[in-house]
Amino acid sequence: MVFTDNWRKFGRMKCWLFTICLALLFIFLFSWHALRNSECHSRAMFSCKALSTNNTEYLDQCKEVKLQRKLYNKPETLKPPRTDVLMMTPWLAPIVWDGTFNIDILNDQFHQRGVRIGLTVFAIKKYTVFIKTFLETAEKFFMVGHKVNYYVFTDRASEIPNITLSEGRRLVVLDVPGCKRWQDVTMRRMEMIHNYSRELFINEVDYLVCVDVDMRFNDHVGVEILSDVFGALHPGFFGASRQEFTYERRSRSQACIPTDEGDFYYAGGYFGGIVEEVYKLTCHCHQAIMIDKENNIEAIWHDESHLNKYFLYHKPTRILSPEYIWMDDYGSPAAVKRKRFIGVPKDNAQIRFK
Ligand code: UD2
Repeated sequence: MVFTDNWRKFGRMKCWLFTICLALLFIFLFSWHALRNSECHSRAMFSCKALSTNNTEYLDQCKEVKLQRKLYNKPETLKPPRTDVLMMTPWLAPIVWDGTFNIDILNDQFHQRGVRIGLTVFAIKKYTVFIKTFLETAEKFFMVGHKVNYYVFTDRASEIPNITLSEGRRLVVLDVPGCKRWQDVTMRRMEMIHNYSRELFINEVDYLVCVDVDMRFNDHVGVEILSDVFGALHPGFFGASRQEFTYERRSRSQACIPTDEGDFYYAGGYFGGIVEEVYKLTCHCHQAIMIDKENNIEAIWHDESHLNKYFLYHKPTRILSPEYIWMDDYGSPAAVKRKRFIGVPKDNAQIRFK
């Protein structure tokens, strides 16, 4: 009796052991199959990619991937590159100072996009004397290695020198009428850039940089300046208070900014962005100038006053430090480590016309 009971128990145990072994074997086989499948899948993906291109193309791709490897110092979250200057506006637009960017990274990004840049400059009447130095120094320092079109607006095309340009760079002389007063020349730049943005620039370039002609490039000015819409801090006011800014204060003018408003004082001689944004900016400023004209008022600093008003309500997406527009009258403050674009001294009484 006892013997048969034990034998039955032993039989049940065997049964259980057999079931457990079967289950383990099943789990093992299932996992192995799943693992094999996933390996095959990734191998298949890899070989599909390799097979879809011919061998040389595939090798070229590999070489390209190798070329993209870049070695540079890691950005340090707790060690900002500059602590002596403001590097970011409250609306999160970067302010470009020396030491705050890595030009190799930026050049890679802009080369990948094959970006084309237009530099607009006006040389009306006697201001043609500045164009040679302007162009020659731009060839040395402005957007070196990128595609550049120089757009020179002039009423004296015969006085524009034919200088030798590097590969990928072009000089386009645009014949435009002169104006009765020098103030009209500086203000009418808005109207002309606006018109040519629609008719020409939009088909030829991605970004526009609009500057004064009585200037020379003195150091690197590259793609670090490019953004949707940008302006430059005027060298005379980057440490000044709102009250000291020479904004237009008369409420009758479209350019008026009250003393309790304003971020920075921007230079009239340096703005830019993608063509669409420059089109909007110049359209707005030109219309404001026209309304002032109808109301018999001219803003204190002409186009510069209107530009400042525009930037107050349409914030720039990047701001250039005064390194990008300097005048020697302002000395050599410690914050300005490089003077990239400098005013050429001029005798206003001699060069300007009434
Ligand atoms: C400041 C601004 C300028 C403009 C002006 C308004 C800077 C560096 N400059 O310069 O952009 O806002 O104030 O008053 O921020 N031009 C001619 N022919 C002329 C007169 C002017 O071609 O007869 C062109 C030329 O490109 C010149 C620009 O207009 O660079 C501005 O004129 P400016 O340089 O005489 O004005 P300025 O120095 O007062």
